[in-house]
Amino acid sequence: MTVSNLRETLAYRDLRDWIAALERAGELKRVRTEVDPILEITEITDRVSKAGRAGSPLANLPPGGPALLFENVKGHAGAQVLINQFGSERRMNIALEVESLDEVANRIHQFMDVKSPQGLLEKIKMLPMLADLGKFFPKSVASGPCKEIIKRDNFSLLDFPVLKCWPKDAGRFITLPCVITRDPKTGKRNVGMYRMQIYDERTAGMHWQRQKIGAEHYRQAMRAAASGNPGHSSAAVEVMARTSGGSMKAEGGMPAGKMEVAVAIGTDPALTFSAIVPAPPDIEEYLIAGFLRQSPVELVKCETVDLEVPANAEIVLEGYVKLDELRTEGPFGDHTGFYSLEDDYPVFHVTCITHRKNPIYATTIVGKPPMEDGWMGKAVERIFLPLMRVTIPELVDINLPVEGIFHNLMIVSIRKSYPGQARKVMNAIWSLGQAMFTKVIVVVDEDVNVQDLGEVTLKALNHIDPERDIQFTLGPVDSLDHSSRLPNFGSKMGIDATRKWPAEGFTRPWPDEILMDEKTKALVDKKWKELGIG
Ligand SMILES: Cc1cc2nc3c(=O)[nH]c(=O)nc-3n(C[C@H](O)[C@H](O)[C@H](O)COP(=O)(O)O)c2cc1C
Ligand SMILES: [Mn+2]
Repeated sequence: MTVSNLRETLAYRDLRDWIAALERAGELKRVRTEVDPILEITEITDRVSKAGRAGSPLANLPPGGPALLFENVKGHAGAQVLINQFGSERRMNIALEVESLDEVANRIHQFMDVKSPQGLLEKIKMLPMLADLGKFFPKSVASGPCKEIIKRDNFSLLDFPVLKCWPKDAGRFITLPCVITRDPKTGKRNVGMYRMQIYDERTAGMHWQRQKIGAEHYRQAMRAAASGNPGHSSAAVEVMARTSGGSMKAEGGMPAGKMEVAVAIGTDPALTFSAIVPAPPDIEEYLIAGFLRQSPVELVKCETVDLEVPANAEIVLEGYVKLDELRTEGPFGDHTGFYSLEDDYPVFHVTCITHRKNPIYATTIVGKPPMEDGWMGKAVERIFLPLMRVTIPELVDINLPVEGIFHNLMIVSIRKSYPGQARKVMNAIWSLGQAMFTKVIVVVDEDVNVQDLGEVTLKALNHIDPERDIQFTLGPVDSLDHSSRLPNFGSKMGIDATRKWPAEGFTRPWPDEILMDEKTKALVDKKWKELGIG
């Protein structure tokens, strides 16, 4: 069955429409046996995530196994938990309604490829594309399913079947939340996925790392709050705002005040996916989701805060973070395969919860790869390649192996045309949005298939003189890096594994790669059966 056959409407209306599509595709397993959200769902899901690998007891299943819908969750009668919805290449394709992720990349490419039309015919040819553009912008609607139940009091975060994922986790964590904030200055909205540790009925941690847009909005809110306070000089306000955010306490004290935040859990897949996409800060994720689903995201106003949320969400949490309050968050078993250690983060205070009747709680687990997030990361890799080529036109292909957990290892192939170009490419990557976190970059020539780790190992290591070909640099590193000299700051390494040129000072002869000639290959092809080898 092809992906287009699975589609009933053009875009998935909501999580339920998407679950139905997964079921039609044979990609969903309903689990009716009682399971505990404390650790047990993780153990089950972890086994499923490792399916299809050599040595896995589920080696006969396709990689990533099925999505799981737990319908009998201990302590939460009637609740349902969806997990592993994005956990395979096929499900990622179905989520974005494509046969292959290259289709999304090609659509982006088409939009970037626009040149000024020459003559009427070319103008007419552009019309469908312009009409398409109109579909991407979010649309305000008066109400939606997320308002079926509105709880202004008498609500509790503990009502939801939130997982405790790993034994040493500090508690239960909401792991797949779309966190919505607004830039106090520009009014632009952001949707980012930042995990939330549940502290009690009405508060949770807000784990936006300091380089993320939620944290930047928080700093903007501090600027706004402090600049109205005569006790703070404008210079002091700047120091305070710049040094704070994410896990970092402001130097010079934090101003009183709050910033409104809303959280949507369980939306249509394009929207959930858009929350993890490392898009430039000025592009609203609502627009990205509209582009991906080719239909506008419908938004409704919150009840108690001035923010808009997806009308189709299963669960919406409304509330605020205080500008002068941080609390210990973590430890949490993270996608590095290790626990991320405890640190201070802002606290989310819930003011209202709205949800659908019998809401389906969507979640994920992270841990030792491969996990569900690995497939989401691979989708980002494919979709971003054409965008990376805007600033790095020589880029041929890129591979972020899942065990490299996205920020540790990036392998890129380039079409090299001038001396030192591999180092130029490394620096370009280290200055490109969240790719700044990349700890190790390996640059190879275009003849190396970066998706074949065996070939990369063979050629890259043959081609380097380590002392000559390694470039070290210092800069921001991922908050999850536990080995860097300081939190968020450390070193990175680039390996220039391209063939070295005389123009780069390499004057020794470069040997040819061993390849059999076509004539002999054809001869053996013809004889192969007769040889009786198999
Ligand atoms: C399952 C999952 C959990 C994540 N948890 C966090 C998190 O707790 N904190 C964080 O800063 N980023 C987290 N991320 C990564 C961000 O969602 C990602 O960097 C995103 O691009 C941030 O959006 P922004 O650029 O709008 O801030 C997570 C990603 C995934 C897939
Ligand atoms: Mn963003």
